[in-house]
Amino acid sequence: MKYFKYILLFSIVILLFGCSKQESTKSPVELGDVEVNEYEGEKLSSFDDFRENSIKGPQYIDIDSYELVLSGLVETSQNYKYDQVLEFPKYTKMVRLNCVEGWSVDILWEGVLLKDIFDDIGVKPEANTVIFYAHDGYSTSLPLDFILNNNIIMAYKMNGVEISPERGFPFELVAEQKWGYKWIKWITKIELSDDKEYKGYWEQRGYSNDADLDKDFLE
Ligand SMILES: Nc1nc2c(c(=O)[nH]1)N[C@H]1C(S)=C(S)[C@@H](COP(=O)(O)O)O[C@H]1N2
Ligand SMILES: [Mo]
Repeated sequence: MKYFKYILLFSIVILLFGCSKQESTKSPVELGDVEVNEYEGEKLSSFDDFRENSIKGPQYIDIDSYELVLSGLVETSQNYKYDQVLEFPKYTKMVRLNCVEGWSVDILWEGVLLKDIFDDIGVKPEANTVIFYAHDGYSTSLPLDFILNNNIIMAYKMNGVEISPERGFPFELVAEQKWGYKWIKWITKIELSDDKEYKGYWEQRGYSNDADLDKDFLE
């Protein structure tokens, strides 16, 4: 059996190769979500169609230390972690964002209903205004009724993909029917208030507090 040692060596090589192959199939490569570009026959805009015009540029939020604060005229204040927010029922909506600078994007948004969060914490009867604050010092507000009557969502995905840091990760308000400056990005705090006259960043600088798309944004 002068070939025995070759046969043995060959067998070992086959065995090792076989095992290592099996090893690699055990840990599949995770493929990220792919951005969709069409929804119910309508063409969607892409992440790249936004123009970056945020007051302090893109914000990079560390999700491990991130908390979404719910406070003000509520029964119980809450600090939610990112994953806790994502435990609320999920909704999708295709909505156009219109910036006052004259561009717009059609995006398929996925998010949680603000009403569900408000039901969780309990809103006091005096509350009539919702003030949103962001990581870059930006703020804006909307009437509580408007939010409840229009099923307003806070999005964590655009076109099926997690919102990027540039576009507002972890959350952007989908303020449909309102000009882009109501679509606050990088939301860190939501305050229930009775101050109907509250003015956010652009509102203090002369933009209409109603921000209705069918009206002029300059008061
Ligand atoms: N936190 C924060 N959110 C913000 C802004 C901002 O400067 N800071 N800009 C607003 C404006 S004016 C628009 S048009 C939309 C979309 O802006 P983008 O294209 O920079 O994403 O975000 C809104 N949300
Ligand atoms: Mo804007």
